[in-house]
Parts: sequence; structure tokens; C-alpha cells
Amino acid sequence: MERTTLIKTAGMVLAVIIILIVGWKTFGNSAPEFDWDRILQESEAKSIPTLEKDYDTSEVQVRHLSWGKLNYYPETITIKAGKKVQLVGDVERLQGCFRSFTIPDLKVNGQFTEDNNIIEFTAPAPGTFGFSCSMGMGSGKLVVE
Ligand SMILES: [Cu+2]
Repeated sequence: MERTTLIKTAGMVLAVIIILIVGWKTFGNSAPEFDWDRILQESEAKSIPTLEKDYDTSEVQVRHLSWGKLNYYPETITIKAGKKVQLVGDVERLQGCFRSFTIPDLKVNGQFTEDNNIIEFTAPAPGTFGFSCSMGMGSGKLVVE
């Protein structure tokens, strides 16, 4: 009787050891390896949008605004006074209230939508003016030369 118990116990211990070894071989080596440098680089790259080029014609100054790292991108927009600005919103990246755009000091209030992603305005005089979403969560500055 005692001998049977001993054999059973030994058998169970052996089984556990085998399970552990097999388990280790199967799962031990396949633990995912996190390449933090690569993950950080990728998230950094995602945080910088690919913007279309800004340009000026004799009539208008076209500027692009998108969403970067937890804020508008770019955070500084430079224009000339007295000439119409077309601010083109990247509606793929600008979501929610960040589509509602305001420059309070210039009384500019607009909305970037899928149908019309352009907000037009003219800055009458040089200066530096804050812009933001309607709730003031995202913000930046407009430099008027
Ligand atoms: Cu907002």
C-alpha cells in the first residue's frame, strides 16, 4: 500500500516536472520581445502629420493645419497682414471640437468639416494672436507680419 502511494507520488511529481519543462519550452521562449525604441519611434512618427505644402499666390496665402502630438500641428502659423488667408484643416486628423477653430482677437470663428475644410480670414495688422479650438484645449499662435 505504502509502496503504491510512493509510486503514485513519484509519478505525479515526474508529471509536474515534465509539464513544467514542456511548458517552458513551448511558452518560455515565445514571450513577446518589446522593442521600445522602435515602438517609441513609430508613435513619434505618427504624431507628426504629413502636411501639404503651404504656398502664397498674389491673391491668397494657403496654410495647412493638422493634428500633431496632443495639439494642433503646426503650433505656429506665419502670415502677412492685409492678405486673405485660406486655412486648410486636415479633417482626417482633426477630430471633435478641434475642428472648431477660433482666433478670438481677430474675431475668426470657423469649423473644418468634410465638406468644407477651409476657413478664410484676413489679419488687418501685424501682431501675434492665439488660436485654439472652441474649448481652448488645443492652441497655437498666429504670427502676422
Ligand atoms: Cu477643444
